[in-house]
Formats: sequence, C-alpha cells, structure tokens
Amino acid sequence: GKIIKDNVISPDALQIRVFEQLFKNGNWLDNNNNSSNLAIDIEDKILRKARELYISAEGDCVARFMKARGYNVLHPMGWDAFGLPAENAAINDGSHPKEWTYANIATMREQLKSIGFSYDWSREITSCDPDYYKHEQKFFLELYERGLAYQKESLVNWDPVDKTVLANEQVIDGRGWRSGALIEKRYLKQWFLKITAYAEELLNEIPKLTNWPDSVKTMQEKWIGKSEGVNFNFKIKDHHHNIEVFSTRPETIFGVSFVALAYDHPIINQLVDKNDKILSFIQQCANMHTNATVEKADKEGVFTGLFVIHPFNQDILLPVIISNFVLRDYGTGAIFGCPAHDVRDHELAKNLQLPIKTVIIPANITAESNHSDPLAAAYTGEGIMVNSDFLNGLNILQARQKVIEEFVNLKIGRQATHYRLKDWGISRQRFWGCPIPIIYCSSCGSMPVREADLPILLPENSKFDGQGNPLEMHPSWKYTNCPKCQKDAIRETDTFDTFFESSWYFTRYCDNSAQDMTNKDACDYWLPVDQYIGGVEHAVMHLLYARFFTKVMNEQSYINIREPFTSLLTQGMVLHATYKDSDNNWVYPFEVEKRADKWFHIVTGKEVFQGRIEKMSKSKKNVVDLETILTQNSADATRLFVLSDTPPEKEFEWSSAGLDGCLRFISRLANMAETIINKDFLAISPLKHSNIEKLTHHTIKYVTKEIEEFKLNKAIARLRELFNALAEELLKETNIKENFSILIRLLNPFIPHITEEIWQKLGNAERLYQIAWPSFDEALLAEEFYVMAIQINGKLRATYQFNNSNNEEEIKNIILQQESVAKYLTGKKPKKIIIVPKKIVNIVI
Ligand code: ANZ
Ligand code: ZN
Repeated sequence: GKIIKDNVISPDALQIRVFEQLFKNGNWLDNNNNSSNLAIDIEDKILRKARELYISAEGDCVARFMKARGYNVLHPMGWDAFGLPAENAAINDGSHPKEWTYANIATMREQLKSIGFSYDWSREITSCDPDYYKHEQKFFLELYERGLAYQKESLVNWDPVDKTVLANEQVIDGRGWRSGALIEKRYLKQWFLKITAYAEELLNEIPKLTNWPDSVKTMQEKWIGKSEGVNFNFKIKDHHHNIEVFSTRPETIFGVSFVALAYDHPIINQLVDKNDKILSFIQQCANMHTNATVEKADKEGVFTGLFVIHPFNQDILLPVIISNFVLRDYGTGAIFGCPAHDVRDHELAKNLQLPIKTVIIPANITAESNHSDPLAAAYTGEGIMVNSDFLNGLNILQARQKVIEEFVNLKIGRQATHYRLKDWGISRQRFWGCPIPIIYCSSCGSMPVREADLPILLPENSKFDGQGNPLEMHPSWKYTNCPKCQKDAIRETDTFDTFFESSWYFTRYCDNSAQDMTNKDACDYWLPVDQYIGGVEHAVMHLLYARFFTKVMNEQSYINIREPFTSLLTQGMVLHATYKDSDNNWVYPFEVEKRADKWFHIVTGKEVFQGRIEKMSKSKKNVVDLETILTQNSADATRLFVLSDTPPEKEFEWSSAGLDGCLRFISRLANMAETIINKDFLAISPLKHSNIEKLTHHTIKYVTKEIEEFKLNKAIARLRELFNALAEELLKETNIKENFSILIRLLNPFIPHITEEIWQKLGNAERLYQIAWPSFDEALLAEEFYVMAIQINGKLRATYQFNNSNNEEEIKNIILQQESVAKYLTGKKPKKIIIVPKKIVNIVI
C-alpha cells in the first residue's frame, strides 16, 4: 500500500522523506561481472541482493515508524536499469536487453513486496523507460548550449573484454572493475560534463553537510583535491618554447635540479628527438594504468636532451626529464624537481644521480640536530631559506610570497589553483544506455538534435554478439539527416554513463509523471531528501555527481535547492564466515553442516574448517542465497535479523544462527499472543503503576529515540527485554494485555506482518500500520530505572539495575543476594557497604 499519508497525529509535524538508494547502479540486476565468458554471475547477484535487502530493511523500518508518528513520508522505489548486465545477458541468450530488464524488474518487484517493504509503488521509476531518459536528453542539450557538456579527445581506459571505456575509478589495479581484464589506454572523442566548474562550490558546501558521516565528507574533499600554488614558465634553451610547471612549493626554486614532464606531454612530440631509450620508457609509462599504480612505482626517468634555464639565474641549466610520476592531467603536466625537499624528487634524483641541494634548514637547533643528511632523505618540514639568493633568511611562507611576486614582476608566472577533480566523462560505447542526442554532419559539425525530434529512442531490433557497440553496428539506426542542412549525417552512437540516470532520480520521485523533467512544486514540497541511505561505496562518484546535478538543475530552473541530501547514512558491508576444505578450497555456507562443534561438507561428508569472518565475496564463496532464505524463513524473521545484528553503519555478519534466533523470537511472540487471547484476565485488576507498566513506558520512550537515531539494533534489544519481562508476568497470571498491545505496536516497523496479524486477533478493527505510534507517560518515567556499578574492595565486579523506589536497605539486600557478589563474600558479612546514590555501591570485605 501507499505510505504517503497526511499528518495524522501532530498537525505541526515536519515532513520527513525517506529515500532509499536501492535504485543505485543496477544493484538488483545481475551485476554479472564475469565477462570473460559473459555468463551471468549468480554469486554476485546473491551477494548484491543480500546487501540491498539490508539497506532496504532499514529504510522501510524508519519509513513505517515516521509514518506512524504522523510525518508525511515519501518512500519510493525505482530501477536503475541501464547498464552492462542487461547487455551481457542479451549477448548470452540473444534476447533484447529490454526484455531481460523488464522481466527482472517484475521478479524483483514481487520479491520486494513479499518482504513487506512499504514502497509507494505509484512513484516507481525505471531509468531505461523513454519517459524517464527523454528528460535527460533535453537536459543534456541545455548543458551543451551552456558549454557545460563538451567533447574532447581524451585518453581513456579501454576494457578489451567489455569493449567499453571505464572511468579511472572503475579501474582497479590496472583491471576493469567488472571484467577483471587488463586495461589498455586509447584516444577517443568523448563527451564530458564540466563538473570542474562547480569544484569550488562542491568543496565549500561540504562543511554544511552536518548530517553526513565525516568519512564521506573527507573522501569528497580529497576527491576534489584543491591545491593552491603557482604556474610559471621555464625557457627551453635553444628553442622558442617554454615549459610551464605547477608548484605548491615555489620557494624551493633555488634547490631545483631538473624539470620533469609527463610521458604524454605535448613538448615531447614537438621537440624531443626520441631515441630507443626514450621510446621504450614512454611505452613503459603508457602501460601504467591508474594513478594508484603510478604512486606505487619506483620513480624513474629519462633525459630528453633538452635543457631549461633557471628563472632567476641565466647561467644555471637544468635537464628536462620524462618521469613516470608526473601526471599529464594534473596541474600543467610538468614540474620542477627539488630533491632535497620532496620525497618523489629525491628518489628520482638518486636514481638519475642528479644534484640534491638543501635550501631549507629547520629553524631551531633541536630540530636541526634531528635533521638527517639531505642525501639520505628529503626534508619536507618548515624552516629558514638558505642557498637561495634573494630568499635567504626568510621562512618558507615569506619566501613563497616573495618568489610568487617575483614571478609576477618578471611576467613568467601567476598564482594558480588546481583541482584533482576531473570533468566527468559520460560517453559509453554501449547499447543499453540513454542515446546522446547529437548528430554529426560533415559540413555543419556536431549538431544538437532538434527538440521536436526528441526523444532519440533505442532501436528495438539489434544484434548482440559481443562485438563492439550494437548501436554502431546497427544497419540503419545511426543514419539520419543534418538538422541544419538536411544532408546525410550520422548519429552519436555513444550512450550515457549510467551515473547520469542516478544523478537526478530523487527529483523524479517527487512526481514521476511530470510533463517536464521535474514538477517544481512537488520538488519544493519534498526536497531536499531528509534521509538518504546507501552503501559507502557511493561516497564519491554517485554522491558527488548527484550534488553537481542538483546545482545545474537549480540553474536550469528545475528545482529550487542546490544540495540534494540533508542526512546521509552509509551502510557497512555484509560479512559472512568463510569455509575451506582440507584441500584448501573455499566451500559455500549452504554446503556445510555443523555436527558436534565441527563442520562437514553435506555432499562429501568430509570435514571443513571455518575461517575468518569476512566481507562477502564470490571468490571466497562466503555468500548467502537470499531467495532460499526467503522461502525457508518468514519475511519478518529475515527483516528482524538484518536489523537486529549491528548498527546500520557497521559491518553486518550474516549467520544462520542469528536468523534462527529471530525465527524463534517470532514464534514465541505468536505463542504469547495466543495465550493472551485465550486468557480471561477480567477477574484480575489491570496493572497500574506497577514495574511492568513503568518498563513499558520506558521502552516506548527509548525505542522511539533509538529508531530516530538509527540505532535499530538497540531498539530491538530493548523490545526483546520488554518481551521477556512480559513472559515472566504472564506466568504470574498478570493482566499484560495492554502492555503486550504496546509491544506489538512498537514491533510493527520491524516485523510488520506478524504484528498486523496479532493486532487483528487482539480484536482491533483498525489496521495497525494506520494507527499512531504509542506515546508514553512522563509521570510514570519520573521513577526510572538506573544502573549501579558494584565494587568489591574497589574492583568492579558487577552491575545491577535498580528502581527509584528501592531504598538503601533493599539495595543492600538485593546486592548481597547476587551470585556475582556472594561468591566473593564466601558466606561472611561485609565490613562495610558504601552507597553513592545512583552510581556506585562499594563493598569492603
Ligand atoms: C616543486 C616542489 C618542491 C614541489 C618541493 C613539492 C615539493 P599537490 O599538493 O598534490 O597539488 N606536481 C605538480 N603537478 C604535478 C603532476 N602533474 N604530477 C605529479 N606531480 C605534480 O602537489 C603539488 C606538487 O606536486 C607541486 O609542487 C609539484 O611539485 C608536484 F619541495 O613543485 B612541487
Ligand atoms: Zn549539416
């Protein structure tokens, strides 16, 4: 059913909107990554589903809770349905990616319903639906018009197996994140979005994201990587060219011993006479794939034959080196090296036997005496300039300012800020994505598709044989006419990176049938998203792209906000125990059974050994089959299990024992309901101001607080305590019907099915999910429980929970009866008992 509901309790309630990120990135779809044979990778699918279930259960619990508290809740669901998996499936079985995708959506939708997630299905969106992606095409053309979408020739990571271009972040240790294939570098004309134009705002707004985890904020800051320094030129000897370098430490200029270039710096092709040594070094650099591998590699270089002239001393000539640690796409792609004060420069200078000249010495003697030999290591600390001409005697900050002034005076340099953040390459050479609405005309160049001709739809009939991009190969799709001169022209056959779809979907949930990209009024009402839940792996790309889109969509008048997500909850990984047989092969959890403390393979009967509890991964086979779990267990038990184990942001261990425990709890709850329903409590007077009554109200108060704070596991633990207390009272024939009712209401967001059923059996006409959250009586809580530490001769031996009504005598009696205390007394009377009220009991023996 729908979860959008107008405020039912407190008319002044704020709106809360719970959004989930289940949508993200093909999650539920088979993210089959085993592209070497393009088979659908079942293990990975299971793995992701377990993860998504985990994410969704939390969102659902909080959505139900907030709704019961009278908030207006938007709890939507959608499908991030473009991407490689569907295309790979098509290659595999000849179906169209569309059929495969919609069939999967249908299955998954039923599964989600069967787990009882309270999504508002009327807001469902599907990113591969033309009704969704057509808005992206129009939006893209608006960006194109503003120069925020542009094309450039760029070196890309080419995945030879998936035949697609990968973002740097998608290359892990030189291999494709999906295919695992070794990545090649290639030049291709690509479409980019100018996210760098927003770098400053994206960075400056981070501190305002107060309800975001610090770890995510730090990652975004590092990703944007703002760096302030100076760009200045070195004159090349005997040529009319300069080499421009970027430096954050220009004060070290008198310690310079070389200038280094990235292997693909344009000067190399222009001026360098490439001998075999240079050629093979360039090739070696080109084979290094990611920044991560560059960082790890030994710092090496080759001399180009060129020299540059020192900016402040014409007599000093510096060799120009091609080096493997200089990146083309950062700063200017060239640096000056000061080996005495930079670790990488130091390593290179040692390798190439270049001079190492100290220009900074630590300011005080103690530090100086600690300062080791400059030939042994670079000194990167603060200090006073030496051997530095007009900078001598200044500290490094003064020297930096002075040298920059001097560059400006000489008109060879200027202050410069660089960012690590790159423009976002959005071109993918794939079929199953949103077509980029551009037409190439041999006379007019790149032409935007006319608005009247939008949307550009994907063809219904295409061949999927794994070779190249099916859009490119299609016999007719790409042939069209130029929108300007009408001559024959060719469509862009690249499609958008699927992060394009996930960068704005939250705006579409506000009104999924809006004529335009968004319904602005609906967005005004719902946005920004109050609570966003997602995996921590989205800390940079997805969350940064979504922030960027929000800003551009704001400028294009689609929304009035500039930041999309108020609170962010990132979830930990799902863990599971690993198993190995005696031959050291990994074994699936479902293949093992426990007999008398040992594990055995269910087929071979051989002993297996439990290994470490690790992040679920297909290579270690420590994954669970969610479908089996759902068929063998109730949806409620599964929900309770995933919610009760750990706080959401921590790692979560999947274990069958944990699941069994939840199943037992649910059946005990059902039994208690039966007992209560069949019992005639009428003769016994109802409980008032009893301990159980207080505990009930105490539980309402703290469970409410804990759900608000996403401490769902704590809330469950508390509810179990109340349940246990009720079970004891029931044995004493106490009338706990009211208390039990409250327990059921509090449990509803966690286990909606069984609680709803019990609720009805208890004789209630209204549906439980429609009634308000229980409130508690403050007056009752005035007499709260408190815990005291019990020390024996100053050592902490136990803790015990007391009640405000307990007097000193009672406290003493209770304590002395405790097993954990009695064992130290060995029958003797303590010398002294000192009570610090509500804090400590000290027993002296
Ligand atoms: C001279 C120098 C002397 C430097 C010194 C450092 C220490 P961040 O803070 O990361 O921006 N650099 C500049 N462009 C580079 C590139 N494309 N590839 C590799 N390294 C590059 O670092 C800026 C510093 O990194 C710059 O300051 C430059 O080296 C180097 F004692 O200039 B420095
Ligand atoms: Zn034309």
